[in-house]
Amino acid sequence: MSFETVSVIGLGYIGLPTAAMFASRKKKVIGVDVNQHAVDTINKGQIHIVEPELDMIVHAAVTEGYLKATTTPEPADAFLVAVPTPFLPCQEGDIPAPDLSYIQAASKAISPVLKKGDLVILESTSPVGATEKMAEWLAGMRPDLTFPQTHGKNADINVAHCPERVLPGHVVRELVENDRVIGGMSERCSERSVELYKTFVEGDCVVTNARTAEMAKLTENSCRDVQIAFANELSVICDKLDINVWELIQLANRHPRINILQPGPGVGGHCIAVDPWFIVSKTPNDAKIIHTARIVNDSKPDWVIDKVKLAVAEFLQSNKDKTVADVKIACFGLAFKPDIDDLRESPALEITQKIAKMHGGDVIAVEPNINTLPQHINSFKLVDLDSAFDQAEIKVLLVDHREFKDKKPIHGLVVDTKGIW
Ligand code: SAJ
Repeated sequence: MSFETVSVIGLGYIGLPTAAMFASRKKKVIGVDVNQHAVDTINKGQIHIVEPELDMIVHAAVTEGYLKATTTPEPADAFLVAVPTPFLPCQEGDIPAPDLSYIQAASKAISPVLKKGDLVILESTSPVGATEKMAEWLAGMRPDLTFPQTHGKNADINVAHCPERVLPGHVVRELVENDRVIGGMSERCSERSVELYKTFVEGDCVVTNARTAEMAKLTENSCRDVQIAFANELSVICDKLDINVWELIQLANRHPRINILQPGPGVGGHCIAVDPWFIVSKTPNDAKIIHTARIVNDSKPDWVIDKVKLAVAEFLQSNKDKTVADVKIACFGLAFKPDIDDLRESPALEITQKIAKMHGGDVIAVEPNINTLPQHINSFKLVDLDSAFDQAEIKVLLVDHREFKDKKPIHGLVVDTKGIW
């Protein structure tokens, strides 16, 4: 049986591009989201997130009638769940546990419209066991249907985990070109999932089971986190030893088997700073390196703030007629990485907010990828690049956006967390 209609639950950074890709291959796509504003925007052929090329694809898909968005699920042949999997709030120093409530809510929402032969795929990055949990929730809500945990290949509903692996900023290309890990709860579930993804995926669809697929995704992001932690630790060591870490890394990377990543103000985003905890919380006594990497990367923003405090002290030392109130600090970049507008879990934003709270003078920020600050942020002002260069006594480079690479400050003290100035 082929897939005529595909439903994507959660129209965010992953769900919307995925829905658009199916629609661009002339599948009838029903996108579902609880956010009415997102639904309305998409139905106008526009997008509520920033991702290169996506606006054109969504516009074409909606105009040609292949994509529509709604807040209530409708029957479809396949359901792809792409909802957030954050972690639950916890005390500082505790190991955060994953919050599966969005997956549970999505399961509840689609359960009334499920029918025999449907395929349900969990795309959200999830702790090991989450796909089985989702299948259990669905089975509990639909006792009239059979599921793979009890009926294997003969189940009415097939269930799989196929984690997304695309890089923000390159989503449209990577969705098509990247290999895909397909973790079915039975061989039949995997076969059906491969058939679905082959609608637009040109990379290989590599089959495994659901638990291994879950762990594969967590492993990829934890591996990157550990590597960035190594670079961040080196930057702290080099600072103590008066060595330029950027030059050091360049030299070491000339070794044919060494490839050190770049240090920075910390690790942000909703993936690499979150997913390793899903491994640590399951196996706290064994995930030692993964846990330490999280601590190293999470402590980097405070290290940067200490550097800013030192710069303020240095300025006042050589300008005896000035007080703290006369020192203006400009932070360059608020997004969690270069050339995007995404402020979620951004160390640059965290650092700027903390500086604004602790500093007795003005704090301003430059973020070329946004026009206004989110409403809840009012402790500092957004200004343009030239004004920040002119006005600030201390310049803190937090994100290596292309606009900052092209232009360097000629006066004032600089704290450069990305080594571009
Ligand atoms: N960062 C550094 N130094 C580096 C590279 C990155 O400090 O050398 C920082 C960035 O500034 C940022 C954070 O790490 O704050 C994460 O950025 P990223 O570009 O490494 O990754 P994400 O979060 O945008 O996307 C990752 C990707 N995973 C891997 O590369 C293994 C992507 O493929 C995943 O699909 C995505 O997570 C996800 O959704 O899980």
